[in-house]
Amino acid sequence: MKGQDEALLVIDLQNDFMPGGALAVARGDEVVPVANRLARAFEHVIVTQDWHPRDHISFAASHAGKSPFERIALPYGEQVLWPVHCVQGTAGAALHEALDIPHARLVIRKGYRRTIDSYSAFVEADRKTPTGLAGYLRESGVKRVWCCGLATDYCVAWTALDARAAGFEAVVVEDACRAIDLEGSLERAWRDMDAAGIARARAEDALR
Ligand code: VGL
Ligand code: ZN
Repeated sequence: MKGQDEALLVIDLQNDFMPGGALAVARGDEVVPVANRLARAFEHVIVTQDWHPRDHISFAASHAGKSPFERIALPYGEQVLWPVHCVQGTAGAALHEALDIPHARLVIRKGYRRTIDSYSAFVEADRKTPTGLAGYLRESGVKRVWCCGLATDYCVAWTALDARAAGFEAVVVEDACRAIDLEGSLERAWRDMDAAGIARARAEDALR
């Protein structure tokens, strides 16, 4: 069992990221049982949900003439445009029904401001608006965060990178993640995570 100074972040295991969902991640559903197993080894588990208003700026549908997976320039930088996904309160935004982590302490929602996306569970896409997670973890005495979920190259990577930037040790549980992999994004994400000193583990490493 992991102690008080370790927390598991279970990232965006929501219906819209599952096969058949609005922004499906290939084999994303395979992560759910692994996350359930991992979570049993942690006293401290935090779950995240991507949680957008219906007219969110990251949706292609919010920009006339734009299609999903195009990129646009926003005041805070480049934004990939996504299909409408994880709209607040919808079935697509709900956690996968097989996710079984009754002892999760905190559910942190992100991307709820219309004009700012947030892949990271720590800092929004403007790179300055904090979600409050770093303060929560610090006050809880957490030193190391283990990350799993969807998608490796977006929300998992940005969360792990921001965890490091906030001074936490970070580990990504590779076999408890799946990627979107848009135009080399997965390779880039691993390169950035390696450079930032983020460790990679397998679920079995966390469980022993
Ligand atoms: C995500 C794209 C858009 C993710 C969320 O959870 O990785 N990706 N919104
Ligand atoms: Zn999103």
